[in-house]
Amino acid sequence: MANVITYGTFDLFHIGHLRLLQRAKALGGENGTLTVVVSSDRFNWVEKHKKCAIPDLQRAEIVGALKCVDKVLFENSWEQKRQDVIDNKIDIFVMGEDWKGKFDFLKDLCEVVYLPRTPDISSTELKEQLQG
Ligand code: C2G
Repeated sequence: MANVITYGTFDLFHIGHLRLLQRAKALGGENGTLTVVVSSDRFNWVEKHKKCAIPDLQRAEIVGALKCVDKVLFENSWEQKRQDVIDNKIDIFVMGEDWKGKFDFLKDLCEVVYLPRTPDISSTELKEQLQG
């Protein structure tokens, strides 16, 4: 049993997001928990220069409704991860491999796992397709 955490925007929620969350939860094993930290609109715009199609409250509600998700928090800064891991007694920090190495600074607090991304889908590509 392990407490798992992961972070993301989860805009235009798609199968790549779902598979990441399901695999993250599975890492927690029997009776494990998954906390998902959803990037706020402000954080996305100011820090990632990404304008979301879906507002943060709705993105959080969608993620929170998933069977594999136990808790949803908001991501408002790059610096909050250490405190989130401590406050939520996290054993495993999970991100897609596009972030490989970026969060190794958490390895003194918890296990850090980078999972393969689901190929051929991203929120950015979906937006480009929708714009025609
Ligand atoms: N992901 C995936 N496969 C895809 C697309 C995304 O596995 N085809 C994963 C990403 O690697 C990430 C998670 O799904 O772990 C959420 O992806 P985004 O919503 O794009 O999140 P991002 O903008 O990368 O924000 O502080 C960390 C950031 O908040 C991560």
